Amino acid sequence: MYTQALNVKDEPTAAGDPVLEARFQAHVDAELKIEPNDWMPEGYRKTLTRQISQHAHSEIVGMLPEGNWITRAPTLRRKAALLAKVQDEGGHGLYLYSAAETLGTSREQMFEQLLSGKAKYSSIFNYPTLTWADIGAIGWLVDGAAIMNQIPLCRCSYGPYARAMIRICKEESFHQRQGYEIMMTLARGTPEQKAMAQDALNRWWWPSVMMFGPSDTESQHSDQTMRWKIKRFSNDDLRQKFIDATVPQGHFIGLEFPDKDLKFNQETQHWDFGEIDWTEFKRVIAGDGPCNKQRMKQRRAAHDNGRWVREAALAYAEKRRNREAAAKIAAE
Ligand code: FAQ
Repeated sequence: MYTQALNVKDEPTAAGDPVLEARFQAHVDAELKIEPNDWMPEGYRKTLTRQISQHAHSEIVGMLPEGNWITRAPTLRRKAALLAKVQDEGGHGLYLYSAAETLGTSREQMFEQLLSGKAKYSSIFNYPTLTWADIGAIGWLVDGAAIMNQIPLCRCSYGPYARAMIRICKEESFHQRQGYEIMMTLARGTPEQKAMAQDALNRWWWPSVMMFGPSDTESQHSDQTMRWKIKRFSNDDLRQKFIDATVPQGHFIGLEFPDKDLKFNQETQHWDFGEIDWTEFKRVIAGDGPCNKQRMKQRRAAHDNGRWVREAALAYAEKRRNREAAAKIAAE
């Protein structure tokens, strides 16, 4: 399906080779996919490894705030749906680590970068889930923001990432709907339930708006990643699309957004919104958000507690390999 025309593995892949770089860019401009064996500029490989691994880390750290509510979901149906959702996030992490590995960094290296605090994960997962309504707000807002950002990634120039995103986006849309349905149920419930939904929206709105990253003027990577067709839209464009899509959904269920400057602009046909607190954003990504320490502690503990499973799986694989090799020799 995708061309291997740039598969020049045996040629030197010197960084900055203008001929190879021009061929690479022409390939990208023609909307053809880049595959793992194709020549690519080192910067492209590095940027993709950074973005895909951060994305994978976000998926698995993102399991923690929701996992917090599995034992306390209000009904069996809600519990089953939440379990399935959290499991989906783990699956997304696995597809994404696999996609990143095709660029030459091992999963162990990526884990090490996460656990040592060197690699980032999405700021949003450093906020606490205080009530059941937060599970609705995460599905509606966080998955909603994730989809807005990730649908264009299905057309990313790097084949393995683009293909992984297709399945991820299908699952994320389901997550978004289950979250919105939780919010709708609460918003139409008792006054206490409606207040709980409103409180969750108040706390999750701005962090969700921040998920799209710094403003276009501050974004370090956007220009280059857009030229390489990794990103298709700027951070601010995606943020605006998210706000435009989400505000009417909130109003439909009778909730108010915690932004006094939120106003539909008849001229631009977009929702104008207030000032984003970039100081808070920077503080959270620098490690000082409400739950950064707790998330990393839980993630490290999960990694340590899972060591015996990894060791057992490796020992079993080796035993099987040896058994198969012995059977092959016996058959000869
Ligand atoms: N949090 O130059 P830019 C999900 C960093 S998955 C933390 O604009 P770029 C599913 C950025 O890395 C959510 N750091 O960067 C789910 C860079 O730092 P670096 C994750 C952030 O890469 C739902 C620096 O700031 N989604 O939610 C953030 O062009 C529910 C400069 O920024 C993805 O990862 C942030 N919010 O654009 C799971 C999607 N924003 O690396 C469980 C793929 C920026 O130089 C439950 N990623 N930074 O040290 C992307 O589209 C991009 O990487 C952006 C950032 C848009 C996140």
